[in-house]
Amino acid sequence: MEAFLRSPHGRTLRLGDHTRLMGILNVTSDSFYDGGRYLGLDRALRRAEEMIAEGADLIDVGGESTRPGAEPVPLEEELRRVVPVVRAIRERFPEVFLSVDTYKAKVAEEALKAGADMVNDISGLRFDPQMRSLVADWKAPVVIMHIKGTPRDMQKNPYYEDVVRELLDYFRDRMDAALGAGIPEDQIVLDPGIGFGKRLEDNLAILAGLAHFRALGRPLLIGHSRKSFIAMIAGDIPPEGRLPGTLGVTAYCVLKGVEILRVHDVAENRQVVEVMEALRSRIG
Ligand code: HH2
Repeated sequence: MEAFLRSPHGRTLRLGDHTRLMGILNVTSDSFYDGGRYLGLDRALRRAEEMIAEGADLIDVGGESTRPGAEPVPLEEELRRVVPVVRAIRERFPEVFLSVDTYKAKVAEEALKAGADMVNDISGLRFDPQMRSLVADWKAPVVIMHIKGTPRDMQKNPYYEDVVRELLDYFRDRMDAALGAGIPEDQIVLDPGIGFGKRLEDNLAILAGLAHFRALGRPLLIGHSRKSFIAMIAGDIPPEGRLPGTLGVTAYCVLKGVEILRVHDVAENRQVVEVMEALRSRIG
């Protein structure tokens, strides 16, 4: 579906014409794949530059790992990691659409002040009661993700009767809450949260059922990159070996018309997106 996300700083991200790639920039010590690699301003900036050169349409800066079992990062530490990186990327690359991956309103606020265009909240505006009004006040685009539980406990026996139906109910509820707080509907992106309190069968049901989420009328974001469901299918492969499985899911998502894919490996995913879009335009 066609949509335009409008940043408070005047940038626009057009969705629906092409599958957009959101390059992951984790300024953390413990992310499941790139933990420790981009902690520090110089390394983060170089990585952003690399991903932009490889064709990233937007960059997602995060200062707290939300992998299963991860410990929360104190507010001051998250601010210290994220805000200078956002400011530096903004100064160096005035064109790039920048999102901040946080569920903390204060981090989102300081990142927006430093030049971020969008808020990516894995809690769907639930973990921090201030987040809704902050996003509304800034008139910022927002990713509303689904998570069952918290990163610390989400993989302890998650269970759904019907995962797609539960997620549809959840998204309707979160959209009501967002609209009630004054967030315009056309600034909302929905993300089923692959791996966030989901069994393998749930992740597969979500991907197989992507068309059902179209009823919500908003663009979709999928974050599948190098996640453990790939190893559950293809053998006990560490994150370093999960690029082929990632690219397979990318190809599928492009055919399904997913608007944004959140990925670690921009160049490789870019190639898959381009080839699959060329094919898609011929299969109609
Ligand atoms: N996944 C992760 C983090 N943020 N945001 C959205 N919207 N969707 C996702 O699927 C998503 C996300 C986890 O991946 P990663 O950032 O690579 O790892 P970590 O949480 O360990 O930093």
